[in-house]
Amino acid sequence: MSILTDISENLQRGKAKIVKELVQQAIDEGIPANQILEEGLLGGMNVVGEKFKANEIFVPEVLVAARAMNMGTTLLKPLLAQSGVKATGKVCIGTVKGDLHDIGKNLVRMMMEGKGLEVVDLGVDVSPEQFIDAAKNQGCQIICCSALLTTTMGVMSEVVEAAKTAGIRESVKIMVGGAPVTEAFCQQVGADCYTADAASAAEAAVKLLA
Ligand code: B1M
Repeated sequence: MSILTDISENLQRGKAKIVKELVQQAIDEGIPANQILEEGLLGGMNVVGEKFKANEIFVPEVLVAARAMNMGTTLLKPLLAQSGVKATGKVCIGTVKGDLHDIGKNLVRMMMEGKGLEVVDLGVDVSPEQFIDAAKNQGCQIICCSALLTTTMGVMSEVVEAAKTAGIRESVKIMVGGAPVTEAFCQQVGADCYTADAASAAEAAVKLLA
């Protein structure tokens, strides 16, 4: 069994300590960090998602898998974040109100930090008002919204409207992403930028700030 399959299977079983050890071993063997992330960790998390959907596993199992995923990504962080480009700029990021999924949001934060951006992490369950407060009071040039639920992605539209009401829409860019979000949805709610994955989000943020 390849080490990446091993990482995927142990993540599915929620074996956080073993996942951490295997990720370190994979790094030591010279496997590129993005391959460990995509084929090992995210590969495992996709299987977890499918089983969750099919009611073969439930919230507690998904939570332990998520914990294992976070242990693995913590080790990958310095490697994923390595980048020659140093940008300057400040963004705030959060998972929208009603939504507690934070693994994708954390990856986006990590990639943006790797591009030299200062990132204010507002956490999960973030209201439109909290996004606007951060942009206004902490001088963030970009608001980044993540959503994983079809029931919460609509909050992104409220963020855009709240920025207009607060009179900051012209001075702040709004980026959206997360599994159910699409380019069409981004345009529909009047946000500035949609990207499908964390690495593209970081690249897009740098371009928006240029
Ligand atoms: Co949840 N969950 N969950 N869950 N969960 C999903 C999302 C689901 C698709 C599972 C399924 O049914 N197959 C489903 C949503 C269905 C829908 O809305 N259509 C679902 C559900 C229903 C629920 C609950 C309602 C279940 C319940 O309680 N009955 C509940 C909701 C709780 C809440 O939020 N209020 C719930 C709870 C949970 C846990 C707490 C158990 C746990 C979250 C733990 C945590 O995050 N700390 C959890 C998990 C782990 C999942 C799955 C299995 C994995 C999500 C994940 O982390 N993926 C998920 C199924 C799946 O996605 N396969 C599922 C890995 C992550 C890296 O991907 O976040 O998509 P993702 O990020 C990607 C891109 O989307 C992008 O970058 C990343 C990759 O590079 N991206 C951005 C993300 N944000 C971005 C922002 C950007 C740009 C790109 O710009 C700003």
